[in-house]
Amino acid sequence: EKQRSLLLESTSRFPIPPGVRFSYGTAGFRSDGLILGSTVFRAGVLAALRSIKTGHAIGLMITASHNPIFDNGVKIADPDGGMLTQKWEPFADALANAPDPQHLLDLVVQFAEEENIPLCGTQSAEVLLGRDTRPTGESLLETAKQGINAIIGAVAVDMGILTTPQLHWIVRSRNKGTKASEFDYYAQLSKSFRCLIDLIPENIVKSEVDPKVLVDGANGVGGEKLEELKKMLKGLDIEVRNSGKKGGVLNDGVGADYVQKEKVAPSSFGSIDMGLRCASLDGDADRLVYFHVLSASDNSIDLIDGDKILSLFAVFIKEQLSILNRNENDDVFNSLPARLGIVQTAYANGASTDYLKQMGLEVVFTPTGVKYLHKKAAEYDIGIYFEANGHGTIIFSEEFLSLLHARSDELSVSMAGSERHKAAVRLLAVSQLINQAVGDALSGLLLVEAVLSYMGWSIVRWSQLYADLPSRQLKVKVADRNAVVTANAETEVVQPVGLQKLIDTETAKYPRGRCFIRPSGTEDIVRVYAEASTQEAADRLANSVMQLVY
Ligand code: NG1
Ligand code: ZN
Repeated sequence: EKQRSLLLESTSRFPIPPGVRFSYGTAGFRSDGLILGSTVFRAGVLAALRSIKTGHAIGLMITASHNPIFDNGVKIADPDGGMLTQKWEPFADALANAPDPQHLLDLVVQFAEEENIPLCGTQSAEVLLGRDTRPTGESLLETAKQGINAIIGAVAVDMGILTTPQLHWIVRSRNKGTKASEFDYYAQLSKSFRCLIDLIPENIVKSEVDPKVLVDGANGVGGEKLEELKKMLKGLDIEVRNSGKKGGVLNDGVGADYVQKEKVAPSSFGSIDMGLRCASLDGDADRLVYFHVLSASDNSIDLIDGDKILSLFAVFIKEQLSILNRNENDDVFNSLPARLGIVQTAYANGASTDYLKQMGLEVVFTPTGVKYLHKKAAEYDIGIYFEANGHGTIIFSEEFLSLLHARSDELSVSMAGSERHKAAVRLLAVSQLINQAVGDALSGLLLVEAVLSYMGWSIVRWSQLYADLPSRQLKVKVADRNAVVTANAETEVVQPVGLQKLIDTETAKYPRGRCFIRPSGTEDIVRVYAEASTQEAADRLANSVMQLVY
């Protein structure tokens, strides 16, 4: 009874804006930050219920990632640090759109019953809250707290300003019972980075590798946090630009999304940086791309996107596995077979997929959205996934990690200092450095830097792993984007019937042509992607398929 009146009373303080429908998409809820109050309050309620249900800490992040500064959003992190289970998404939608407090209460009571969530007031729940640097973040975080507090027994812990992956990492660590503060995050990253650097083979020609990396912080939280991390790093010279402190606007002409989509240098980068290794984070630091400036006149760049970061990681991991399993005719030879899986989406450049397959790697595809990629990657001993836009990570299965630990201990006794031992230690260091909860630009950056040093590769050498096929992405505004239904990891249109045939006919006209359309999960549009052997051909293919969509 007390719970009912508390929920009714608290909900009534955050009425929903008229005429807006909220939907929990691949990016959580997102919209103009000023109309998100009711949604964030309700996400707080949801997070508290999720914590009671799972018996673990849950994360709630206030961010709109790479979107403009006045947008905002809210996302829930599950106990393992991953995205909210898909099973709860319909409930999230229903909660966000309940027209009044009574409807909301009815929904909560009904759902709690179905899911066996006790609401008797004796249960406990913990929700960890984080936000990025947006102006509406602070008040939305307060609103989320009120939503959490509307469930009796739930405790809200304000972790302050964080990158999205930091919050996910903290939730994961807390639930695993390992050290879980923001400081612990920096400590673990810098320690494992150091370990990888210390194990660089002496015969590597280091002359080619510039110790300096220039980083575009998107005028967001990432730059600020990278400055913190930097204080604990040795052997790497990081220069952060667009840290947001010099008046630049979040995601405005800066950031990984801008750099990847526009293929130009972000503001405060230019011809003086030609030849230098540059990286760009997005507004909440869960995406990372690299680039180097090509031309003094037009800010054009050579973009090194998520596909190429993925390829670099895949080459490195594969090499370590093969060193680990190399039989040097020693007595203790025991191989540790590992299933290594590479996960991409249809947006992956065709040249990257060809390259990875040529390397003998197993490549699989899922629909767009981290939740699909992550889940697929988790089926392997080591799964590496990336979206072309720079979001991705490497995940290790618990079973494989414990075998690897055991193997490393064994080797440290019988073959300490051998290449096989070093390979085991390197793989363990990667598992500590890379954020296994979710894609993380800061940990990704350190791993890229460590691998480039290990390989002795300049950014140009890295870029030459393969040449991207020219591509074009277009957005089409349509009356109802959900009229387009796809199958086969979004590579095939099944509705409207007959459309795929027309796309195929168009695509067949172009050498190396590939084209697909899909409804966006975050914007009210249909996206068209086309690839072909020349830029002109890719543009023409995208345009003619766009005509078919109207
Ligand atoms: P949609 O709008 O569904 O295409 C975009 C990105 C995804 C993912 C989500 C979440 C592209 C083509 N799509 O999704 O990769 O990052 O946003 O932020 O980049
Ligand atoms: Zn982001």
